[in-house]
Amino acid sequence: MGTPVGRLANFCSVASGLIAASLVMPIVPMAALHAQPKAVQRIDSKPVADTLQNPPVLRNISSRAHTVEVNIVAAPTRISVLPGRLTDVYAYNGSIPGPTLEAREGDRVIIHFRNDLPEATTIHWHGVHLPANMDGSPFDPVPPGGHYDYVFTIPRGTAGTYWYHPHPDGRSEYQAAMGLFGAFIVRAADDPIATLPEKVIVLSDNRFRPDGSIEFADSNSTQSDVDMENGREGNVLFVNGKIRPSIQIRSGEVQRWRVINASAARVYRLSIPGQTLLHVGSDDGLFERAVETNEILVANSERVELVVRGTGGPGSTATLTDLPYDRYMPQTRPADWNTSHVLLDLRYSDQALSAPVTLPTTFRVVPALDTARATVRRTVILSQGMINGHTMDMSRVDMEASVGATEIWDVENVVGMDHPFHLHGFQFQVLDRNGVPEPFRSWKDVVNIPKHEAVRFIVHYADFPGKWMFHCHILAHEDHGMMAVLEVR
Ligand SMILES: [Cu+2]
Repeated sequence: MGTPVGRLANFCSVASGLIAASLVMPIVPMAALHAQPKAVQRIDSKPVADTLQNPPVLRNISSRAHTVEVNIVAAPTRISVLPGRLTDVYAYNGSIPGPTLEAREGDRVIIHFRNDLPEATTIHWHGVHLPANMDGSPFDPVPPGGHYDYVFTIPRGTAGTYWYHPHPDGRSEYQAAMGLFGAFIVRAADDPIATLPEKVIVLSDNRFRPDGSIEFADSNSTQSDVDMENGREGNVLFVNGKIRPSIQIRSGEVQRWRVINASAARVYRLSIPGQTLLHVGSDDGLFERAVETNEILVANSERVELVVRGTGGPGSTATLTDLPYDRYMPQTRPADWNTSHVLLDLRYSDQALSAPVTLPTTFRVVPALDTARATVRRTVILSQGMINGHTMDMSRVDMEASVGATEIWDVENVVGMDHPFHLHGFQFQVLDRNGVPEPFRSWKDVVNIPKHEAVRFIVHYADFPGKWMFHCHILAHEDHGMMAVLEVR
């Protein structure tokens, strides 16, 4: 773990070098930047017979009403990640993804966490509104061999698709790459589409050495510079820890897919070619109404809820495909960025569904935060590796706010690559992107800010004073200090 100064120097030398390179001349030959490191083995994503399984659900050990009590252990283990090989990983309760935490609105959630890793870690309950000392932020590390009880109550009206992952100082990318991430689903008693068959789809990517071990770039290598700039991407794409599994569907069937981008840096542009998608929810729950679309962008740490209608014929096959998306600076754009990837196959059974499925026209009410009540307007400038010109300093408070306040944040990305922006603890509503009003209202906790664009959102600090992180969710950027502290008093 570097000191803040070390991190600053390290990141800035790469970032400024690459930014300067775009203005003057490449510091690294383009061919070298585009070369795949030798250790990385290309693995074709051939269709396999595996049918997609939802990750196992954590066992509730409490017999009390409205209480979910679970045990989670983070530990090194050796499991099969690639077919026919064993890989040394970190895992929550021995599986990748970790088991899904399921709770209902209003539940008291108690997580007994034990850290059996050889290094400090935390668990961040990404997107959940909870007390600051339960957020698993870098302020509350759990040492090796230590334990921590995370205890919080799920607020009403916040049913949605969340996830959990490590958030220790400077080590999030490494620990996530080693296998630490899992889904966290909050259900509502009045969920209008609860009867639909549900698929939890956790997207991740990784890369490996020929012996099956997880590959990390050697420090001072060109790949290390590229990983610092782009964030670490892998050439093997996983859905719930499997390579190109399949989902069975019947013609006329309607399924609910909860998609989580657990990748450290990869952005997915999802499409089922030949079919349209119904986008029904984002990070923190359902919209008021469905939005029909051909494709949807899911930046890292974002979630989407989709309703997939089986419009294909019996016996046919469709694919969930990741279309090309250019989030990169030209200097470090991967040579193969412009290719599509099949994430999973959608296989139609031979029989069609007999009765048609009707969806509600309204899913839930999403009350608007009132811009007239905003008393503070903030500007947050994202440059390469920095927020408002600084890198992270745990001893510094970058912004102060009051409990009960409503604020409008204007987050501006002034550089030539995308940065997905995450605020801890408080869900927000996007008002506009580059001045264009958001076409529908939703609760979010992360929003992608494309290169040279700006997003405004409104947020209300209902309760929970304390220090809250806000940061870029490209984990390499976060680890190297593209993070700051909001103190709510
Ligand atoms: Cu970033």
